Order: sequence, then structure tokens, then C-alpha cells
Amino acid sequence: MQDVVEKVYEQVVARNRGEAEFHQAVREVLESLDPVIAKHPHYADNALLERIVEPERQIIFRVPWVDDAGTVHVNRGFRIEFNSALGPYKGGLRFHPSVNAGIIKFLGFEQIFKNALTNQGIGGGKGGADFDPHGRSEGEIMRFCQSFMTELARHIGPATDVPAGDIGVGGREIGYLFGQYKRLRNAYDAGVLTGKGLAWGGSLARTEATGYGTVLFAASMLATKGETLEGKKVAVSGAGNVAIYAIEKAQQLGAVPITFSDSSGYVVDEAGVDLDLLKQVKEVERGRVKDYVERRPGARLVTKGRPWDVPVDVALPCATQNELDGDNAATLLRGGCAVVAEGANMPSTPEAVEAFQSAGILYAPGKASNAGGVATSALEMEQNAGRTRWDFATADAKLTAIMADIHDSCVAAAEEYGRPGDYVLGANAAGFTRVADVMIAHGIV
Ligand code: NDP
Ligand code: 2IT
Repeated sequence: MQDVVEKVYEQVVARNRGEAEFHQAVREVLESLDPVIAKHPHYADNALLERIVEPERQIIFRVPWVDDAGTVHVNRGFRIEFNSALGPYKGGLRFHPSVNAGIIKFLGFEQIFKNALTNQGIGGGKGGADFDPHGRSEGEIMRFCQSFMTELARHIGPATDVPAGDIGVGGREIGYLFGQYKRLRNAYDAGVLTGKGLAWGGSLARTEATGYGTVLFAASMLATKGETLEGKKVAVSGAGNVAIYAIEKAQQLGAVPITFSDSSGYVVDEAGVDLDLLKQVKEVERGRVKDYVERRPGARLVTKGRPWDVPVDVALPCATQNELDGDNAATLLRGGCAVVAEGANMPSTPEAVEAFQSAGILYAPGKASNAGGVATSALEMEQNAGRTRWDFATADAKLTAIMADIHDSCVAAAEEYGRPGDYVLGANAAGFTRVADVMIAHGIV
């Protein structure tokens, strides 16, 4: 990294001690900025880089709640309002026991550039809690969401900060969060949250959007080589919202997804994933991947290793950060994998990214390839503001156009800065310059 950029990184490490994921996300963006700053040195003026790595506001709060047995629990809630240059803070809420300030900061930081890539006037933020929803009853989930929103409500609003889902937060949780927000504010501000139910302000295609967008991005990358997804074997990790709809879109485009996973292991189904069964197990029954294997002859559950051990043409990591390391990348490459599109946020470690890039395969970082979710959230906000509702085809066509535009912006920026085909540089440079130009226009704030 150039000196000016390296200094910013060192400051981030010193000021945010122990927050390894945040350091990792910042480093990846700053490394991409070398050619950008070399060409346009004014982006380093007026401490712009120092400002962009510092959240505008960090809210940390107590979330007390009572379980079914009457025991009181205390979790920690977060909302990091990172950057509002382009619009209201926008980004999901994650409920997972691993949540801490560093994880929410890394997610919020990524979100700034991802949201800029969508070109929809949304700033970057993220939130969540170190609450583990696994094994909790419906009543416990509802009371937790109500307590979480009791504090969060004072910080958010349709023009201020608009949360949505992420790991552990889906349509059910957004419902409980919205119900409590409405009650506290006495206002039906539909645009305060996205990922809502279709009967109360949600958008068609939002549920599918992240997974669909990830696969559309993979297809766009392949198209630059004159290829398609038809007949390609695909490894998917995760079995949640993003993974399920990545599998659906991959199948629609003629590919054959053969794996998925959760924290108990991964499933290999060489005949191709039975999507109806997977949805039944995961969306309806909220079960584990073993429940799929028990009902699907030929499928097997593997409890050691990762889906990346299975030879495939395409890998779609759709579970969580750093779930694909350098060894996994080497295994994938040996097995013939030539395309990686990230549905999760930062699923590939720096060593894995380095391996993909030196092998010259098509590799898309999550902030580009998984932007379809937040893009469709912005479409939901647009419908809410207009008190209108589009049909599926309309929302889906807009999502498809946005993903194509993000792909082309990455390609153009990678070329502009001298590294054609480098989607990491392309995504970071295109996202950064959009945010930086507006921060300059707004003065030192
Ligand atoms: P879900 O909660 O719906 O699903 C998460 C899946 O990943 C589950 O199968 C879960 O298994 C697995 N998983 C989560 N954490 C771990 C872990 N530490 N180790 C192993 N498996 C794990 O979340 P989403 O599908 O919404 O999110 C998946 C990824 O996509 C995240 O990185 C998220 O940030 C990203 N993303 C999500 C968007 C969205 O619109 N929802 C938009 C853009 C990115 P288990 O149940 O066993 O924990
Ligand atoms: O990581 C992400 O982009 C999300 N979890 C979706 C955010 C949103 O506001 O829809």
C-alpha cells in the first residue's frame, strides 16, 4: 500500500483493537485504492480516507428479555451508522452469538461501497445482537425483537436509517420489529424497515433477491468469456435465505447445485439439490440439514470439512465471513473451479482471494455480487414512498438490470485503473469514488 493509505490502515488497527474482521475489510478496500489515489490524489486530501473508515455514529445498547422459563437474559445490541453521504444508513441486522462490534463494523463498512454500487441513494450501516435464535420459541423470538426495537426505534426512520435482515433475521423477525416500532412511534412508517411481509409493505422479489443477484452476477462474469451456467456443477454453502435462492436461480439457468450446508455440516446431493425439499426443511420446519438427508435417497451429510472439498465448476459461498480459506481455495482450484461469486459478506479469507486472483479465475467479491438484496430493499423503499406495489416481474426486471449495471461498473473501473478482470479492484474503486465524490461535495462533515 502507498504510505498515505498504509497510515490510515495502521490508525484503524490501533483505534479498533482486536476487531480482526473490521481490519480485514478495511485493508481489502484500502489496498484497492492505491491506483485510484495515484491517479486522483485529491481523494486523500482533507482526511477523506480517515473519515471514511470512521463510523459516523456507533450505538451499543442493552437488550434484556425474559425466556419461557422466566429467566432474564441480557444481550448486547448494535447499530453502526457508518456513512450517510449517499442516503439514509441502510443495511441489515444480524442475530448470531458471534456478533460483536468488529463484526458489525466490518459489515457496515462493506455496506457503504456495496450500496454505492447499486446507484440507489443509500448510505451504509449495519446492526444486530449477540443473540442466538436457534432453539428459541416463537414467544422468545418475539420478546427479544420487541426489546431490541424498544431501543433501536429512537435511532432509525425512513429518512434516517433503514434496517433489514441478515443472518438470523428474516421475515418473521422483521414483522416483530416492525410491530414494535409502529407501536412506539404511533406511525405506520412502512419505509423504516425492509424485507417486510407482502401484506404490509414488502416487495415481491426481495426474498429471492440476494441469491438471484449473486447467480446473475456469476452469469455476467461467464458471459465475458462467452460462457453460460448451463450444465455447470455448483457448490453452495449455507442453507438460509441467500443459499436457497442462489440454488433456485442457478437451477433456472441450467446449472446443477450439488451442495449446501449449515453449522452442523454440509450435504452432497450429486443428483442435484431437491429445492422443494430444502425449502420445506429450512423455511417451513426451520430444521437442520440432516432432516433433508433423511428424506432424500442418495444425499449424504458430511460433518468434517467444507462444501469446497467437492469438485465443481462454480462456488457460491452463501453462509458467513471467512468460511473459505486458502486451503479450501487450493482444493477448489484443483477440482477445476473457475468461477466464485460471493453471496455472503467476506466469505473468502485474504489468502483465498489471493489464490483465486493468481489463478486468474472469475472471482466476484460479495460487495458486488450480493448487492441484489440491498438493491431490492431500496426498491421496496421506493414502493413504500410511492404507496404503490409492483408485480414480481417488474421488481425482478429492475433487480436484473441493477446487477448487470453493477457488473459493468466493476469491469469499467478495473479497466480504468489498469487491472482488467479484477473485480475486487473494480468494485472497491467504483464504490469508493461514488461515495468520496459526494463526501467532498458535502464538505468536512
Ligand atoms: P440466514 O440466517 O438465512 O442463513 C445463514 C446460513 O449460514 C445458515 O444455514 C447458517 O447455519 C449458516 N451459517 C451462519 N453462520 C455460520 C457459521 N458461523 N458457520 C457455519 N454456518 C453458518 O442468513 P442469510 O442467508 O441471510 O445470510 C447469509 C450470508 O449472506 C451472510 O454473510 C449475510 O451477511 C449475507 N447477505 C445476506 C443478505 C440478505 O439479504 N439476507 C444480503 C447480502 C448478504 P446455522 O443455521 O446452522 O447457523
Ligand atoms: O448484507 C446485506 O446487504 C444485507 N444483509 C441486506 C441489507 C438490506 O438493507 O437489505
